[in-house]
Amino acid sequence: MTTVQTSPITLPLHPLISELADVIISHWQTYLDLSPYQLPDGLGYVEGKLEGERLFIKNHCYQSSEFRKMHLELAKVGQGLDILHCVMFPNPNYSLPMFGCDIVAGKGGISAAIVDLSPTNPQLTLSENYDQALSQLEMPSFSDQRELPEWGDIFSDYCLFIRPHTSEEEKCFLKRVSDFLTVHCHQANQSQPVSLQQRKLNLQGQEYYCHKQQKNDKTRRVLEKAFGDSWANKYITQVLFDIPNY
Ligand code: BLA
Repeated sequence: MTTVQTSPITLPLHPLISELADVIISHWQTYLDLSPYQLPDGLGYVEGKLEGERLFIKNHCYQSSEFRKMHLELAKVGQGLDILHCVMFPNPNYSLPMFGCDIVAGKGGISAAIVDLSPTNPQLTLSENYDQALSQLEMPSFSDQRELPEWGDIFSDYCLFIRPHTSEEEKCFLKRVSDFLTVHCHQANQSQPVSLQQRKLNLQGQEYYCHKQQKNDKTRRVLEKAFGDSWANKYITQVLFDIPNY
């Protein structure tokens, strides 16, 4: 197995993944005051190789006053698997949900497209502001809704988890993610810092979310296969779903 950190190349990815990456970055640039976020050990661009399959990972990572870390990851495993992964971790001084999005595109098309604004409070409910804004969005219908895995109690009632079958459904998914991001950025810009006690609860909520996401064996298996068990564990716990200790 080899891992190298070199300058990023543009990865040729599934078109929905490239379009969604543009939508995410442009929302961040339009609505938030971004500064770079340094990932540990130069993990911005990573290349791995095992059993002849090459895996490329390109990370984009920022922070702002309301978000401690905004992470967009684009990955390509061999010729058969393209992945988009995105999480916005709120600054715990603000009571905000976690934005999360994942797209997995295989040889037979996209098998999983998921987006959510996940609660971070002990009751696992969204605030009234979010609930109101999200309930007013247009909700397209999708022909193939997927069932959440057993660790998926972290997701809100607004979570969308589908297997898109047409370009129309792909477009509707893109629109839904874009709407979620617009709501989220507006809410974040209007939010006020909270008490120390509430901050502690916000951190606990993020910790719970990360612990649950770390239980996704499908993500772990892909990374273990390309990079080995210990690298995969480090990547999952320090880059994908790190638990802030501050
Ligand atoms: C599923 N995630 C998957 C699958 C793979 C990955 C291969 C299986 C596809 C399928 O069931 O059709 C792989 N995802 C990855 C890898 C990375 C990644 C390798 O992000 C990163 C390098 N996952 C997230 C986030 C969410 C998420 C932020 O990272 C949600 C907000 C959800 N992914 C998620 C869920 C499944 C999934 C719910 C289905 C799991 C299952 O059905 O068991």
